[in-house]
Amino acid sequence: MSGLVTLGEQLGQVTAGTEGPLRPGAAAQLSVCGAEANVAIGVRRLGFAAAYVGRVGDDAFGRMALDVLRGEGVDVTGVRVDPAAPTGLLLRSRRTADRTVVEYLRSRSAGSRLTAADLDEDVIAGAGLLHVTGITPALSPTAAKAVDVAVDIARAAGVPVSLDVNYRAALWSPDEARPELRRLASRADVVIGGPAELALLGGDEQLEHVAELGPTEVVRTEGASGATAFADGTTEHVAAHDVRVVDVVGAGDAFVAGYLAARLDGRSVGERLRLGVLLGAFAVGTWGDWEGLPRRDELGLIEHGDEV
Ligand code: CKP
Ligand code: MG
Repeated sequence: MSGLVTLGEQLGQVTAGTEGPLRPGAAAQLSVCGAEANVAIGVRRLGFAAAYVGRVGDDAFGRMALDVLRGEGVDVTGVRVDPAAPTGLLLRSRRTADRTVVEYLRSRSAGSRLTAADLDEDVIAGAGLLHVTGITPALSPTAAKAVDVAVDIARAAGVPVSLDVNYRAALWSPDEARPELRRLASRADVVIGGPAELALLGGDEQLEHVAELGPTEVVRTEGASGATAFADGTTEHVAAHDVRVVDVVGAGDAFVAGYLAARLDGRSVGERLRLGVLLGAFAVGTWGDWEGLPRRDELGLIEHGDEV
């Protein structure tokens, strides 16, 4: 497999259909989500191979996660169904029209029981890229170890490693996260994060300071302002598309999917940034974490205003 391989946790997702708190009788939409699989789906929709490794419970959300990923053409050979723990859950409500509240029910979930023994060395060593995020090491000591071992295998095989910082305050404190994320960043080739996430690593949001840890490419996602990359001593910025924002959750993953797909394709840093912000525009303009990600033949819709 010359595409992307990633590991992490897939969660069931319950989203209240109307504004207000979650309350009895409220309409809700069911789906699945998870940063790493969101990236795998995004890359896959652009036509590249993607494999996902993780654990789900033997329950309705676990089956839904597998069905979605299979339907998207993501290789799920490395997903284990763990009969001893449930699939974790994410509850989302639009507390007010433009304020989303997210609640996790994921401690001791199947996904957090991921271990290094779940990894297939050949799949990682044969990939074009290993993608990890800062969520997985926060789940449990065994999941943190799995990320470490995956990175070791990739580095030993010369497979580039990308890290999306994805700091989650609900999972660990900045003081707990900082040393672990700095250590991961120092072993990654590409580090991507928002300004506050890069500051957690480098002391401030300067790309050069994060690059001092070791990665050759550091990318700052800047929301409505676009994204900036520092690679090979050069800084490049690309503006975001002007679109109406309906849902920002998953925008980071969409950017990462576009950026990494262009990287797998051997494109320049500027082209990686452009595909990243383009996928970010699709994500913020649609409801759901991955549902609105574009196929390759849809890219012109936002890029050039073409009708599909
Ligand atoms: O950084 P993003 O908004 O792109 O990430 C969203 C994902 O994995 C979402 O799908 C959720 O399940 C999560 O991040 C998480 O665990 O917070
Ligand atoms: Mg993110």
